[in-house]
Amino acid sequence: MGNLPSAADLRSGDRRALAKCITLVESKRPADRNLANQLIEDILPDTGRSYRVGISGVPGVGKSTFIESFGLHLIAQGKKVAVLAVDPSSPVAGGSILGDKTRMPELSRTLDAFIRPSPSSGIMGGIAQRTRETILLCEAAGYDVLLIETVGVGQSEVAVHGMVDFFLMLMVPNAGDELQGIKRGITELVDTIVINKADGESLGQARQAKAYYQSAFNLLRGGEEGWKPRVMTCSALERTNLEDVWQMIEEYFDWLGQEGRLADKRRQQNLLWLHKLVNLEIDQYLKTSERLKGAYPELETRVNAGLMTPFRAAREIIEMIFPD
Ligand SMILES: Nc1nc2c(ncn2[C@@H]2O[C@H](COP(=O)(O)OP(=O)(O)OP(=O)(O)O)[C@@H](O)[C@H]2O)c(=O)[nH]1
Ligand SMILES: [Mg+2]
Repeated sequence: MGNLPSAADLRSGDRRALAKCITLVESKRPADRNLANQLIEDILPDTGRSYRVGISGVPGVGKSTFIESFGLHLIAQGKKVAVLAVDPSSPVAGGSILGDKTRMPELSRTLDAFIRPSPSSGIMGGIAQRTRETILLCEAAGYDVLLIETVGVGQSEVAVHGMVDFFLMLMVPNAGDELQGIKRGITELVDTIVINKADGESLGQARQAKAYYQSAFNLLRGGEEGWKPRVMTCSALERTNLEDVWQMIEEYFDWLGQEGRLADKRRQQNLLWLHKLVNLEIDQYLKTSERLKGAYPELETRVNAGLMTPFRAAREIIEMIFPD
């Protein structure tokens, strides 16, 4: 990569510098990795001060519209907003998130917004590999609120949950259908459910859905200590109730800031990150190491052909990595 931006360029708030830095941390070239690691070390003191907000929901729920409206609402209050996407890149998931910026026409033209489409890293393993580093880069570049979008398909939600402070789930007003989907896993993951499209003829349904979800939360998480997830309604299209949603998020961060909760949460997430990084580095080493490049696909082929057990193949790979 030519003309590598420095930590100082990043701090100056230059959006092009930020984009270049993100490209660097997403690069799989070993030489770039070293530079990226150095850059992250350099900027670490400037990180950690933003609101990291995850936004999820099934395709069509209105994530892009919500982020456009909500982002503009925050910018009108003087905030700088960065939008990142964690794309499971899975053929079954369908619908690409942030594939284009056309769904956020106003936001993408605003100087106080930075929108980063999801990396096109292909199948599997594309999940949020470097989103954590990207979060840190955005913080060093002075963004106050980070909106991290993902589609509602399990794996990527868990990944995003592990890197944000607050997790917002968008839902549509059909309580009857949606209630089926409110599995215990989801209620444990989210800090709020916001029922979008609470406008026009759906207004009544949205209110009903709100009552349903709130009672589901009370039922499933009523006895727990800590933050009590709240259910709200809004219309991303008509831009109503957005301030209420923001007030709730602020309230959450006030709560999180007390009794060392934020530090605790980030410490736990750092441990998770450490484990992920080790796995990721080993995985990339397997694919790029001159010594192993040929051996790995060879073993895959043999396992695939039923000529070798996965256990045996895994053993061989580990012995190749650690010859002693
Ligand atoms: N009535 C109404 N329609 C909305 C609202 N928000 C979004 N929509 C519409 O719902 C459709 C889907 O909205 P998107 O914002 O693209 O939804 P998404 O969740 O980003 O969808 P994917 O990117 O496919 O996952 C669009 O036609 C929007 O105009 C809302 O608050 N009210
Ligand atoms: Mg979208």
